Amino acid sequence: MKHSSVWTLSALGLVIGLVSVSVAIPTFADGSLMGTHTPTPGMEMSHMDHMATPTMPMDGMDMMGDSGDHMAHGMEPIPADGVPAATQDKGGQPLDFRLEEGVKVFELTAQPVRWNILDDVTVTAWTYNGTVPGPMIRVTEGDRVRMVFTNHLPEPTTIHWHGIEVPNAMDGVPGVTQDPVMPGETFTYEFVAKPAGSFMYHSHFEGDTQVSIGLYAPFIIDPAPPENPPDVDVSLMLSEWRVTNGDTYAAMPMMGMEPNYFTINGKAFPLTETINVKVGQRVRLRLMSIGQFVHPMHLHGMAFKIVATDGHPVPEAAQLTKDTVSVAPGERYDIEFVATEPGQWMFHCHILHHTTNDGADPGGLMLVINVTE
Ligand SMILES: [Cu+2]
Repeated sequence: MKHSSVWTLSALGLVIGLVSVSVAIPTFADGSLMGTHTPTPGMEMSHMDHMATPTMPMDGMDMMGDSGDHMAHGMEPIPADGVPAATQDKGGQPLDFRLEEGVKVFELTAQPVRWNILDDVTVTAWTYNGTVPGPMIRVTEGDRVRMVFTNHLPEPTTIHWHGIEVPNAMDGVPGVTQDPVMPGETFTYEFVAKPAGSFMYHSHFEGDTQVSIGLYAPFIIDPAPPENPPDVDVSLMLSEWRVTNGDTYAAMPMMGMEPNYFTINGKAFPLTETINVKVGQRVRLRLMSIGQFVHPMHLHGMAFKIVATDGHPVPEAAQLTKDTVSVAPGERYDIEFVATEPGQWMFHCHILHHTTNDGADPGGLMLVINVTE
C-alpha cells in the first residue's frame, strides 16, 4: 500500500514537472519588458539555468529524495532551521505607504518565520513582512500603487494580484509575464488600483507550496466616490496547514498531504479573532479562500446577504439571503448582516473536520461574533 502511494505521488510529480517545463520554455518573456528587476550581485541566474532546475529525472522517482528541488516540497517538510520566530502576532493589518509624486509606495518582503496558529502549535510559514496573512494593502480605486518587493526566501517567487485589473506585465506569472524573483532580488510592481472590491495578493511560484504555507494577503480597493461604509468591516482569509511531528508541510488535496489544521487569518480557533459588534450595527465580512479546499461558512442566529462576489458588487435585487456560503479556492464573498440579537454567535465552516485541531473539536475555522447592547 505504501509503495503504491509513493509511486502514484511520484508519477503525479513527473506529470506536473513536464507540464511546467513545456509551458515555461516557449513563453519565456524578455525581462526587459517587465517592471524594474534588480539582481543582487552574485545572485543572478539565467532564465534557462533556472528553468532547467525543475526538470524531473525521467523515472520521476527522485521526487521523494532530498534533491533540493523545488518540486519536491510537497512531500518534504518546510525547512525550519534558522527560521526566526515571528515578531508580530496578528496578520492582515493595514500596511503603511509613502507618497512619491502621487504614487502610493509599499514595501513588501517575502521571508520565512515561525508562526503560531495556536498557543502550542507553531508552523514554519513563508510570509509577506513576517505575518500570516501578510499585511493588508488598502487603497482607493484609481490610486497608482507601487510595490517594492524583495525576496528573502530560499527559493524564487513572484506576486500575483488576484482579481485586480493590472497590466499583463505586472500579473506576476513566472515564465509567462516575468522572470521569477530570485532569492535576494528586488522587483517592483506598479499599476493603477481598479476596480473597487475585495482582492488578494499571493505567490504564483510553486503556488501549491508557497501559497499553502502563508504567502498570501488581502488587498482591498475602496470605491471612489466613497460608499456608505459598514460599521464593522473585517477580511477573513481561510486556509489549511499540515503539521506532523512538529514539521510543517504544504497542505493539499492529495493523499497523505491533507491538512490537520485550519486557519482564519492565520489562527485556528480558539486563537481566531473575536469580532465585536453592537446591536444595530451593519457588519461586512469579506470571506477569502486562499487554501486548496472549499469551506461552506455558516453564521448562527442571523441571515446575511451576499453583497459582492469576487470583489464585484451584486445588484440589490440579486442579493441572496443566506446563512451558509461555500467559498471555493480563489473566491471571495462579501457578506453583510445587521446584528439584531445580543450574544456570542458562532461563524464556522460546516465541513466539520475543518472545525478541529489535529482531530480535536472545537478548533479550526470558527470564530465568535460577540454582539452586545
Ligand atoms: Cu471548511
